[in-house]
Amino acid sequence: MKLLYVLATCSLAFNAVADVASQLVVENPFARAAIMQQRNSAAFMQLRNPTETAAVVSASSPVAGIVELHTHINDQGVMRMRKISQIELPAGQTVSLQPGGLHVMLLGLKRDLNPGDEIELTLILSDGSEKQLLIPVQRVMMHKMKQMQGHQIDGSLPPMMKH
Ligand SMILES: [Cu+2]
Repeated sequence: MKLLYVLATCSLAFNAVADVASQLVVENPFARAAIMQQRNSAAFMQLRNPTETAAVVSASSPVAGIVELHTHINDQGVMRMRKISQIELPAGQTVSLQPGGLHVMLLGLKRDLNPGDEIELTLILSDGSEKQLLIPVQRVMMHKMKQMQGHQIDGSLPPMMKH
């Protein structure tokens, strides 16, 4: 009887450790500043998964009507956003969500996202666990986005930007 109890406790402890959300490390999260009339914004971050391979399968936020997982694809030289069903989190790797690449799309903004604000974002993971985040709103430099997209289109480094 005592042994059974120990086994049950171990299994509970193991489940807690295996929980993807509690193991997932979120670095440098931010949401792009936008006014409500622009309707859309996006959230970016680095996701480091020290456990077994998992995925972000959906997300939600009180500031947006719909939250989708997106990537950019090169469609005959034009970068286009595509909705994807999940963002893979390979074991032991860091996945970067960044302008011009993978991102969490915030559609139908319910309010302005001003620089300095913080927004709630919940990531739902493939094991059913949820990662609750409070992420800062930042202005995304447009020339920086263009540099990244330029880099992705032809694989070369962008020309130096002059100010
Ligand atoms: Cu998008």
